[in-house]
Amino acid sequence: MSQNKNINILVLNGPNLNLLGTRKPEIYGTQTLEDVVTLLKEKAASHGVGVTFKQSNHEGDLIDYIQQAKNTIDGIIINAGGYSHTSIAIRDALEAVEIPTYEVHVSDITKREDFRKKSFISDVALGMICGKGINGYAMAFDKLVRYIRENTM
Ligand code: DHK
Repeated sequence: MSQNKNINILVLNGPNLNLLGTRKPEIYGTQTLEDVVTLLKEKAASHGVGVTFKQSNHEGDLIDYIQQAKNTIDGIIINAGGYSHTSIAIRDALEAVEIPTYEVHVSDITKREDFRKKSFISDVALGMICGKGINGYAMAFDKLVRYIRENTM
């Protein structure tokens, strides 16, 4: 198995994740989205893969980014924020592009309000990591790159 094919990962963050670090730090912690970018750039360099970051507060933008990923992106890490619990359209976009996807939530959505316990993303994702703070993105990155190397190369 070659380690040399260029792998490109898209890290997609949805609404209000631009406020990480200042928004309810008792739930989401004090680390920022810029810290996520720094962490995952280091992670990407250690794996020898490429990484691209997008954040939007708008559902349609997120769907556009997912559709545009077809044929250029090998894996997606998505934290769709509140849209995780409402958006069949984002779920359908992920299903349509058939790109291996990991779902991340900074907080532990299994231990919060009932409306956060259901995620429409989960059934089209390889797995979900929640409640690990921003380190959850790094954990998902490792799992996703390993999956891509073992299954698609
Ligand atoms: C982020 C949000 O914005 C919430 O709407 C989700 C998720 C949880 C997170 O924990 O990262 O319910």
